[in-house]
Amino acid sequence: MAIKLLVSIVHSDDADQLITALRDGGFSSTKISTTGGFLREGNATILVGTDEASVANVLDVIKKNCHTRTQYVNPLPPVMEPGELYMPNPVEVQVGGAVIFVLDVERLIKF
Ligand code: 2BA
Repeated sequence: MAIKLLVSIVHSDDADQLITALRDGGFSSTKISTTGGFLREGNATILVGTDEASVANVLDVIKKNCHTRTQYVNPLPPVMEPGELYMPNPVEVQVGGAVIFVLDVERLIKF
């Protein structure tokens, strides 16, 4: 049976609930504290290794436990001339619920 690795980037506030739901569903997981390159805010990356047949179940658990959020980010101010006034205009971005990469695993080894 082929093994897959799901690399899921989720909001930090959803991570613990997601890990608990995965465990209740019989799935092992690893949480890594990460930072998004755009917002430069903490998020969480959850690794789940599982057989191919269970990928849909894992995706379902992730979908049920991760929520989309609206956040606002201030663009970097432009280069200003002396006396010019910069009025920040926050930009709205939709974050998550989850960004998921599904990878093929060559081997899973446990010692
Ligand atoms: P961040 O990089 O902090 O991005 C947060 C949200 O900002 C993104 O949400 C997206 O809505 C927006 N965003 C990102 N880059 C943008 C850009 N160049 N211009 C305008 N808006 C932009 P999501 O797409 O849901 O991504 C959530 C987090 O998932 C990201 O946090 C990042 O940590 C990760 N991620 C998303 N796509 C990725 C990818 N292709 N490779 C690696 N990590 C990714």
